[in-house]
Amino acid sequence: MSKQFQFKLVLLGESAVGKSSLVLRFVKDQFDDYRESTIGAAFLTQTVTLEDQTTVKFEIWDTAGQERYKSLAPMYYRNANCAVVVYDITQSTSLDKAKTWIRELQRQADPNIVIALCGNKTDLAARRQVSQEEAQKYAEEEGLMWGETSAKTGEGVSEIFTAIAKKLPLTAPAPKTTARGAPGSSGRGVDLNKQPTAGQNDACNC
Ligand SMILES: Nc1nc2c(ncn2[C@@H]2O[C@H](COP(=O)(O)OP(=O)(O)OP(=O)(O)O)[C@@H](O)[C@H]2O)c(=O)[nH]1
Ligand SMILES: [Mg+2]
Repeated sequence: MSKQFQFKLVLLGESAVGKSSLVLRFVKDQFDDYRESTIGAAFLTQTVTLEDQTTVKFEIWDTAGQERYKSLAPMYYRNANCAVVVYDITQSTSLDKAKTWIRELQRQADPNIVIALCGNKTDLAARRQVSQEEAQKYAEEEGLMWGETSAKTGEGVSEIFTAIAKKLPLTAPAPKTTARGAPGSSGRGVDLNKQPTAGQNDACNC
């Protein structure tokens, strides 16, 4: 039987950079020109299958970028296995905001968190303010994954999530698991095939 894992993923970034649009493209392969700004956070799941038939189920927390929701973010990133920090390539201030989120993750999130910096809206390249070189150099210096996407055309979207899936520790022993989907539950990926051994239901491999 092929291996199945599940990981918590959080999206962070300034309002209107396209976090919800990226998730909508990834989960439903749709795009909306007039999306409402997210209130609080939204939860969705999507599974990717790697070449070796390993499946990785992402439990996705799409956070609200508006400043008034900022204090909620730690609840979503605290136990996340991976984070996609999004900026809009047509707004250089959104990269500054992304850097602020990355510093906060580096200080406060799980030290093993996999972070991807994502420059969205490549279909608007004519209005580009953030060069690929600048963003890529910053990502390299900070040891982050980096990619560009267009939620509108779909360019790069599945690629970035697949790249994250490949970077996650798919060989790690299955840790204990708690309520799925709730923020603040199990902090690491779960091997869904692994059955608890009789009498060892509380065993923790952490
Ligand atoms: N042209 C273009 N527009 C996009 C793209 N992604 C998102 N948008 C548009 O940008 C606007 C904001 O997108 P959202 O996905 O709501 O942004 P968000 O980051 O979730 O915003 P908050 O929920 O407020 O944090 C919407 O009008 C989208 O249609 C893209 O790749 N290209
Ligand atoms: Mg949103």
